[in-house]
Amino acid sequence: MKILHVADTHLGYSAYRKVTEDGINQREMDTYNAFKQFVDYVIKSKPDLIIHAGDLFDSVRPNNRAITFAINQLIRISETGIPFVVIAGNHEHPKLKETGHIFSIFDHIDHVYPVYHAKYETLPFKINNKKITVHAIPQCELKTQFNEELKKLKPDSAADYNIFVSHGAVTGIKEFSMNEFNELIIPTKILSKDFDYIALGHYHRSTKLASNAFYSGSTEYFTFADAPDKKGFMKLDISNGKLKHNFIELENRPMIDPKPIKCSNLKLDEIMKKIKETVREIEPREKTFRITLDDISTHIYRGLDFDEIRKLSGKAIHYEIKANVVKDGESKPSVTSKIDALAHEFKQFLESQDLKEKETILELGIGYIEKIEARDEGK
Ligand SMILES: [Mn+2]
Repeated sequence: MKILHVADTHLGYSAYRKVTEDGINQREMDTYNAFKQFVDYVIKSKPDLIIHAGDLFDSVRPNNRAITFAINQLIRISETGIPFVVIAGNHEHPKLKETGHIFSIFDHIDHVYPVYHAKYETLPFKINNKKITVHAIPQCELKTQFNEELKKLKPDSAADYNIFVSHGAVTGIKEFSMNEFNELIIPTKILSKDFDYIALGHYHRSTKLASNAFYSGSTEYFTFADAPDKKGFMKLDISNGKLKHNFIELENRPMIDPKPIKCSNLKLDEIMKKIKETVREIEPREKTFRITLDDISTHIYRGLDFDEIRKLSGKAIHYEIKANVVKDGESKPSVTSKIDALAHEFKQFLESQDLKEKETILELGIGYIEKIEARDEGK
């Protein structure tokens, strides 16, 4: 039984100012290209089953280009006759039921099984004379609701193979949180041996959680936290109770985040020299990169030759300079991860408040904080 497990494709995502010749955001196109590579692989390798573990789209209301692209690619998959199960993730799940779910556009595509009704669903398939049951728990509005659905989860004893798919942060291991306000928590005890495979989505780094449980990771780079990762999807082969797993790497536009330049004992011209060396080593053409300056004082930072850096980086898709500034006269950095802390603090503050539309306020507030962060980083 050959299965492909993909997740967090975030179609419709866009970032930075760079546009293509047709005026479309370059990073949006890159995200489509990554998913298209996956579909090309499906057509070439002809697996028995495909599982998408959520966040197919980047948002609740993707733009028309993203919708058209997704439909065209899902039709390409549909034409192979291979079942494609896709569950809703937190990014595409509406906050209000009235909004309606974008996944309803897939309801009538043959061999495509969208799961987005905020409840546990089982999908039985007969493949190569074997019964394979996919147990899917998609994104829910409330954590309590999700926990209720998790309680119902039960392997099908009549099936030859049981696959569980869900989207959320596995508990106990802080690292698997994306720090998103509507993310759901999957308790470690769910990672049961009773399933032949557990396909998870949400955490963007491809990760093995147990011998039978994996995050496939995202198909693209979305933040500089992703920079050290490889991006792709999982290829599984299950036969006679044995699971073989392989990570299939995609060809993505490089995102480079070299080690910070320690500036504490350096003069302005020495720092500029190091920056120039680093940029040259990166070979910025068509790449996305970030230069981090640690322990730099505000007056030295203001003295940097930004025009020179811009000239050297001109062929990049995007670059940013992250300065962890030490205020003149202080020894401790004062700016490092200030924005993260602010979002976190805001979330905690709201949790303690007795408000009706907490989630909406949280979403708006975090949106503003992210905007300011992007503006500051773009300096
Ligand atoms: Mn997610």
